[in-house]
Amino acid sequence: METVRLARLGEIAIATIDNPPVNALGQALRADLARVITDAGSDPSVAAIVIAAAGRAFIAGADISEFGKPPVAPFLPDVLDAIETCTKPVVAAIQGAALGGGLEVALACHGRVASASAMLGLPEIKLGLIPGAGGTQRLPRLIGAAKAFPMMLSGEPVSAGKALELGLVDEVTGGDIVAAAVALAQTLVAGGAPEDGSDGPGRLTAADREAFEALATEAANKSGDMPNAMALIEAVRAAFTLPFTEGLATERALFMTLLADPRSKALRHVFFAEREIARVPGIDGAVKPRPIAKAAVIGAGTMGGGIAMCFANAGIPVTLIEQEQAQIDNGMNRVAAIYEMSVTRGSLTPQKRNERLALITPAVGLGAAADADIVIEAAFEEMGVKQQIFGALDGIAKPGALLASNTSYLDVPTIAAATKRPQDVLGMHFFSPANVMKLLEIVRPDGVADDAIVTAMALGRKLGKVPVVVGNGFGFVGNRMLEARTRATERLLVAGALPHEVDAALTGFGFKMGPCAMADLAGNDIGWRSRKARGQSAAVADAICEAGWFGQKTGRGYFLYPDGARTGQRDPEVEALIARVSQEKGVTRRSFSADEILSRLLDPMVNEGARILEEGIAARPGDIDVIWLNGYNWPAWRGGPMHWADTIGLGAIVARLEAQAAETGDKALEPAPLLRRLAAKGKGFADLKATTA
Ligand code: T1G
Repeated sequence: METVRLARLGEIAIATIDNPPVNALGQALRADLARVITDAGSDPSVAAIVIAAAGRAFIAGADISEFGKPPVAPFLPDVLDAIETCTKPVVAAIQGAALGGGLEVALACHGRVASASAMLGLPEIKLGLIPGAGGTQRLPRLIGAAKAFPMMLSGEPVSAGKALELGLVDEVTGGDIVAAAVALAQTLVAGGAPEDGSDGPGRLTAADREAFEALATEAANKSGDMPNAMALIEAVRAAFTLPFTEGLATERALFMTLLADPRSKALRHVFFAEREIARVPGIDGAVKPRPIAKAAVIGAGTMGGGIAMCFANAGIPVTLIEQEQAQIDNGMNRVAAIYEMSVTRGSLTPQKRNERLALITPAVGLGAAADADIVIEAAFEEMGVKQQIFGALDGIAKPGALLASNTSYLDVPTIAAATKRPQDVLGMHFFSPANVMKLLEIVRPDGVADDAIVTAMALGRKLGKVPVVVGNGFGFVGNRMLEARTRATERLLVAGALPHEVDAALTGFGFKMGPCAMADLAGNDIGWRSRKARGQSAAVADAICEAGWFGQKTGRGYFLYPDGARTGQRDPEVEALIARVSQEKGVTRRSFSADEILSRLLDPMVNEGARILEEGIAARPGDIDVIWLNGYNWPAWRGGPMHWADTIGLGAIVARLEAQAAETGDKALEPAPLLRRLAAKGKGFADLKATTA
C-alpha cells in the first residue's frame, strides 16, 4: 500500500502521508516521500508542493522499531535534502504531532502551517539520542540556538501557538490546514524560487551564540553524565562553527554513536514496553470498559486520601468514606494540606485546588458507596477487615459496580469470596504516595470479568497512571521482587557490608535512593510488622526496630536524621549493632565491592522475576520492567531489571546465583528453571513471547 497519496489542486501538488498508526518514517514512507518530491519537483505543471498527513499525527518521527537494524536507504537526511533543495516551494501542513524526524521534515520545508491543536517537538533526548536528520542544524537557524537548544534538551513538544511565537511555523489555523498550506505555497510561488535557507546563518548571531554557550554550560553541569546531552551541545555548537553540510555530518556521526549506546537501547525498550502493557493477553481488544462516572474510596488514610485525589485530579467525583466523623475529618484535612502544599509551591492554582476539593465528598458509613460505579477499598492491610468490608459492600454497591482492593500483597480471590459477585472484584494496587506514583498494578484473579479488567485499565490511564495487569500471588510483582532485594540487603549487612555501602552501590547504579534509605523513608516498622505477621525474622532489621529506630519519622533508622534532615548520616550505633549481629551469628565480616553488592541485590530480583513469568503472574518481561521503572524508580536508561539482566547475560547471572546459593544455603537463590533454560540456549528475556497474566 502506498504510504503517500498524490493529488493536485491546480498547480499545487498535495502529497498526503498515510502510514498508520502515526505516520512513522519507516523505509517505505521515506522511499514514497522521496519519489513524490522528485516527481512533483520535476513536473513542469507543478508550481509548489504541500506535504500533508492523514490520521492523528502529522509524522511521529523515525520508525523507532527500525533502530538497531541495518539502515535501509533512502536515509532520512537524504529525503530531507531532496525537500530542501527542491526548486519549487514545499510547505508542511502540520496537524497533530510533528515529532522528531516528523518535525525535521517540516524544518526542511520552505514554509510551515500548523493546526491549532498541533504539537511540535524533538523528543530524541528521551530515547538517549539527539535529532539525527538536521534538527540540530536547521532549528537553531530558524529560531535561534538559545530557543532551539532548550527545546531539544528537554525533548518536550511545544503547542502550535508557542511554535508561532518562536517562529517555528509561519501560520496557525483553526480551519482547513491543507487550504492554508496551499495559500502559503502560492504566496511562496509568487515570491520566486525558494532560497536555500540552511546555508545561511539564519538567526545564528554572536549574541545568540553567547546565550547558547551559557545554557550549554548549565546543561553540562547538570547532566554531564548523559552522553546525549553532551552530544547535543557539540552538535548545536557545530551550527555556529561549521558550514551547514559539515554541521550535518557532525550531527549524524554523534547520532550514530548514540544509537549504539546501551542507554538508548534501554530507553527504546522502555518506549515499546510501556505501550505493550495495553495488550492484556487473553482479552480481546474489542472488549469495552464500563462507564465510570462516580467513584468511592473506603478508608481515608494516606493511601485512601491519595487515591481519592487521583479521581479528583482527573475530574471524577469521588466519595471518601470512613467509619467515624473524626477519621474522615482527619482524612480530609490531610488531603487539603497536600493540595495546599501544591498551591504554595505554585504547581496548583487556588481555583484548581478548590475545584478538586469540591469533587471529594467526605462521608461516614459504607452506605455512601451505593451510587458509585467503582469502589476502591484502602482500609487496614488485614484480611479480616477486608473481607468484612467487601461482604458489606456486596449488599450496598449497585449491580455492575467494580469492587477493587488496594491491597499490596493479600490474596484477592479470598477477598472476592466475601462477595457474591467475584466477576466484579479485582485488585488495584496503588503506590505511595498514590497521587504521585505512576504505577498501578491491576490484579486479575481467576473469575473476574474481562470487561472489569478493561475498565480498570482505562480508568488507570484516565487517572494518569501506568496500569499493568498482574496475576494474583503474594506481593504480586513489584513487592515480591522488592522482598527478594530486602532479603539480599539483610544478608549483605550481616556478611560485612554497611548501610551506606549498600545504598551507594544502588545510587551509583542510577537509583535515586538505596534500600536502607528507602526503608527509613517508608518506615522500618512496616516491614517489621509484616515479618512478624508471617512468622519471619531479619536479625538486623528487627534489632533496629526493637530499638525503636523506625526511620525518618523517629529521627533515626539505618541512618541518623538530625533535626528532621531528609538525608541520612551514618550511625555508629547502628554499625555497632550490625557488627554484634554478625558476631552472634558467628559470621566473620568481610568487605564487599560495589559491583558485588549490586549483583547480590539485583540477581535475586531477576530470579524472582523469572519465577513470576513462569507462574504467569506477569505476562511479559517488559511488564516487569515497566513496574520497576514506574513504581520503584529503576533508572529508565537501564531499561528495567529484566532488560538489565539481558545486558549482563543470563549465563553470568545463573553462575552468580549458583555461587550465592551455595555460599548462603538459601534455596531461593537457586536459579529459576526459566532462567536456566534461557541461559542454556544463549537467549535473553527479550526472546520470550507474552503469556497470559
Ligand atoms: N516509531 C515506531 N512506532 C511508533 C512511533 C515511532 N516513532 N511512535 C508511536 N509508535 C507506535 C506505538 O508503539 C504504538 O504502537 C502506536 O504507534 C501508537 O502509539 C531521525 C531519530 C506520536 C504522541 O519519540 O510520542 O525521529 O502499541 O500509543 O498515545 O531525529 O506515539 O499500537 O502497536 O504512543 O496517540 C522520535 C514517539 C523518534 C515520538 C502518539 N519520535 N511517539 O501518541 O499513541 S526518533 C518520538 C509518541 C527520531 C530523528 C529521530 C506517541 C505519539 P502499538 P501511542 P498516542
